[in-house]
Amino acid sequence: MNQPQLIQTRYQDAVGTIAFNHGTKRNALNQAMLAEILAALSAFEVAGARAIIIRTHQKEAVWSAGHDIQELGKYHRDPLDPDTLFERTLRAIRAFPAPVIAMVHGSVWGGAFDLAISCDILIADETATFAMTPVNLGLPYNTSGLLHFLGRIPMNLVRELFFTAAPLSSEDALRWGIVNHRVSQVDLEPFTYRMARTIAAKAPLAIRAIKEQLRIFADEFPISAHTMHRIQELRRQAYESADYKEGLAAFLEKRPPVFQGT
Ligand code: YXS
Repeated sequence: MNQPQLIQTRYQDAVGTIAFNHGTKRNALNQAMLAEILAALSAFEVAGARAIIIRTHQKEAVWSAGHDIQELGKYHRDPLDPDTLFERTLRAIRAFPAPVIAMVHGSVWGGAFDLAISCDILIADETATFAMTPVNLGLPYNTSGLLHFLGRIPMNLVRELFFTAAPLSSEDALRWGIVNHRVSQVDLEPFTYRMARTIAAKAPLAIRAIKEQLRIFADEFPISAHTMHRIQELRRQAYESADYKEGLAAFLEKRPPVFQGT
């Protein structure tokens, strides 16, 4: 594996660590970083890792600012097309044959929130906040992503997260069941690695079988072709709208967007 630039990796006691290391861009998930994460997951699978921790390299105010907005829609008409590196990374985390733990210090935005809840376990400290932001851009989140949230929290809370795009405090994230544990900043790293080592000492084939069954129950939601077509049409109308173009432009011009509903 080429020496990664935008993440740091470490492998010790059968625990693999993937640490975001692109603070200047607030660890925004661009193509290069996503490719490095995917390569690290493949290498850890070959090495037989029994637990993975996804974290930031330094303690930064922002865990990850989510999808790199400047790359949205650059490679696919649908910004959340299943073939995007972003969606492939989420699937790789959810299908990894050992538990993946998100260790969160700082704020989590948009697609990074989906990545964090795509991990099997989420441990946060008191600085953590979580915001689901597609409506700030006019981006119609996708079905698989909504299922990730519905697999975690009740429908009314998913609606509030997506309709308000408001950051959730770590207290509320604990109360809503989004995080497994809320610990102090000083405890975050030792607590997380202690859990990872506990998992790494258990029977890996049993864990692999249990994790894959839970993934299937969460992700394999029966839906008719007609319903899928109707969803795609609603999403196409949004990601081809003037509003979506306005949302992207407003972010890049560092101003609030003005949405016209067209
Ligand atoms: O101006 P420079 O070159 O220094 O770059 C700035 C920002 O443009 C850049 N940056 C990003 N670039 C691309 N994509 C991003 N998501 C992104 N976020 C930040 O990083 C440099 C420093 O940013 P700055 O000055 O704003 O830092 P700050 O500390 O004042 O504020 C940190 C944030 C995270 C509060 C702020 O950067 C922010 O609000 N970022 C956008 C968060 C967001 O809306 N993320 C959602 C992305 S879209 C996504 O994930 C999904 C597809 S969805 O839309 O469905 O949620």
